[in-house]
Amino acid sequence: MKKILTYGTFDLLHYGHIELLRRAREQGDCLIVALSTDEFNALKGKQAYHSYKVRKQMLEAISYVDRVIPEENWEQKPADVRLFEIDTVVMGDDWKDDAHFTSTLEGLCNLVFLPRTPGVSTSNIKGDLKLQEPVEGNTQLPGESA
Ligand code: C2G
Repeated sequence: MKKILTYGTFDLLHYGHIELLRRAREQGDCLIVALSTDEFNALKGKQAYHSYKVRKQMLEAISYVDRVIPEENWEQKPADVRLFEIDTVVMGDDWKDDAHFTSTLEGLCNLVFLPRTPGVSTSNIKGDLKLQEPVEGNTQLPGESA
């Protein structure tokens, strides 16, 4: 059983994320996603729109994803690889020269960096949505109080 591991925030899930997960899963038989917690995102200087709970629920609904675990710090990667007996860590190629992957995981597992899907990113989506007028009328989600 060839086990694949990837890391990320996966906020405002979009087809760039889906394409990464699809290609990562294709590298083996099982894909584990280490999902950045809200606290770790703060360390990364990121404020996700959706909470860890919601982002986890969305990832678990994706057929390519077999398991979601929390990513709580930069240092956990070698332990994750050993604990889950990972063959390959797969990331988008924006991470290909990052020591958090190259030096810490060298010799522990294979590393694959896949081309990012062009034209889409969470920050672009947030920017585009900011340019739109707020939607009139009832925008409350079911179960939300007024
Ligand atoms: N990605 C992609 N194409 C895009 C956008 C993202 O292939 N258009 C990939 C990224 O390269 C990454 C994954 O999708 O491998 C998740 O992206 P983010 O949620 O932005 O994750 P990031 O902030 O890069 O966090 O320890 C590593 C970090 O947790 C990675």
